[in-house]
Amino acid sequence: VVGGAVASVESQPWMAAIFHHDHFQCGGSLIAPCWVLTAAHCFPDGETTSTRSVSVYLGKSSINESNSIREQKFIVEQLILHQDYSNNAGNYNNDIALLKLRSKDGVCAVRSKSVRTVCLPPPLTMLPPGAICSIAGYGKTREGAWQYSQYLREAKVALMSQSVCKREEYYGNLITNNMFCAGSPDWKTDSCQGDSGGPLVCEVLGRVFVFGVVSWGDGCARKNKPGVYTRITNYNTWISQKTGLPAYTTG
Ligand code: 4AZ
Repeated sequence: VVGGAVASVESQPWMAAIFHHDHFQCGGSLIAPCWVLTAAHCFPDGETTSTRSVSVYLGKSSINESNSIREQKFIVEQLILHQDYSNNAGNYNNDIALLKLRSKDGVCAVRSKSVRTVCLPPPLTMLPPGAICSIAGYGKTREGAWQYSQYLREAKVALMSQSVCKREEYYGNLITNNMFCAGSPDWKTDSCQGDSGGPLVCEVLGRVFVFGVVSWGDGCARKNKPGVYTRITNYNTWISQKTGLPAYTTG
């Protein structure tokens, strides 16, 4: 995350850290005790990715240090990538995936101050352009950084209209209806490499909903190049078909 500030995981308790072969790979969001929502492009080997090579941590404030009191670590039982995910046009269309966590004695994530689920917003809903939402992740804090952030960071971004983001000087026709853009008016705040798969959340009537998954962008915090997010409210049916969860959840 470029801009924003270090955040304790207690302020983003649905935040998941996804590791592949013990290397940090992507962020994710806990949407039910056994289900993490993330981006399909986090798994470049697609469905052939061995679930044994993937681990998921919840309650993690730092990717390099562990706090065994707060953290919960899981093996992945199932990796589900969207069947229509494609990067053929270079725009990560349908960039959404689900990880099913392996339960122990029927229990996956246990709710605590540092671990809790985030709500799924109702189908096809969206807040208006200009609404302020939050992004969170362990990704780079500037575009040219050599390393990811040591600590979880969060920042506020404003939702952007589809018509603005489809302008030629923005992303033109790379933006599909399965995506939306968000950024800051001064172009100083953005998601960045390593934040992929993580949440864009908006608070409505005191509840926090995951409206977006960090997907792509041209660099980080560049003028007229906002972050692009998977539009989760286009996928309620897909999520409930794959997980058995209700189409939307209110925590
Ligand atoms: C990336 O490489 C990436 N500024 C993620 C988000 C953005 C750009 C790149 C958005 O994972």
